[in-house]
Amino acid sequence: MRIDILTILPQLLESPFSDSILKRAQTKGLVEVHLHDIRSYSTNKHNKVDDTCYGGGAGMVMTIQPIADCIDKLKSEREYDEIIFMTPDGELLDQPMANQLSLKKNIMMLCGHYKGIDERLREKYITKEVSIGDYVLSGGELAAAVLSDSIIRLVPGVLNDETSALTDSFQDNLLAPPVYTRPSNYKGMEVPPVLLSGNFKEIDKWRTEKALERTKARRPGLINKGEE
Ligand code: 6GU
Repeated sequence: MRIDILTILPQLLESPFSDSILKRAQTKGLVEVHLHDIRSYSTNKHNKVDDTCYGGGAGMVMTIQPIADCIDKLKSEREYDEIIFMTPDGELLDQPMANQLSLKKNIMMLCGHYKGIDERLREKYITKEVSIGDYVLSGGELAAAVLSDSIIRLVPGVLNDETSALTDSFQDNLLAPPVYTRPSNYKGMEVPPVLLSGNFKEIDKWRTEKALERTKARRPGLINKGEE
């Protein structure tokens, strides 16, 4: 899989991709992440990437030229399965969306800033718009990092057995059950005995019960989601 991220703040995205699982995915050759500085595509003598809004109003709008030139160049090099615009008015990211995107080969993500991008960019290039939640971030960069992480960890070979995605919260529309590790008694706080029993049938049953209990208490809307 290859992910190309278009941003005016490439430095902001460097560290999330330089550590842990996202780094390992790249060193293993399973995923390539390329950051593109939109500003470097500007033909304006001051490398401007934004301008005032037609019709008036506060806030700047990202101009067509640098973004269009960057996208055109990338599209001339390979076919993209999705060109995603990161925006708070996009479709809400959830696990099924991450699952679907993890099957793609080439994904482009465009990070918005200011009041947004010229609408004609959306019409001409964007195939999908994604939001990571109902709150406003200063730019799409952190959202692109979140979306990338959710996708990359699902690419076969990225996770080992210990971190397997199959037992994640949400993969079965349930939150994860509580987990414990040594010591079995911490200042009088005991680990549930069933987990120490060695009876894996009972342990599985306990985990399912706890997962259901927790989901009902915290996220009742998740239960039966997808069957609606
Ligand atoms: Cl994708 N971008 C911005 N700027 N804010 C957001 C978001 C995206 N998702 C939630 N809030």
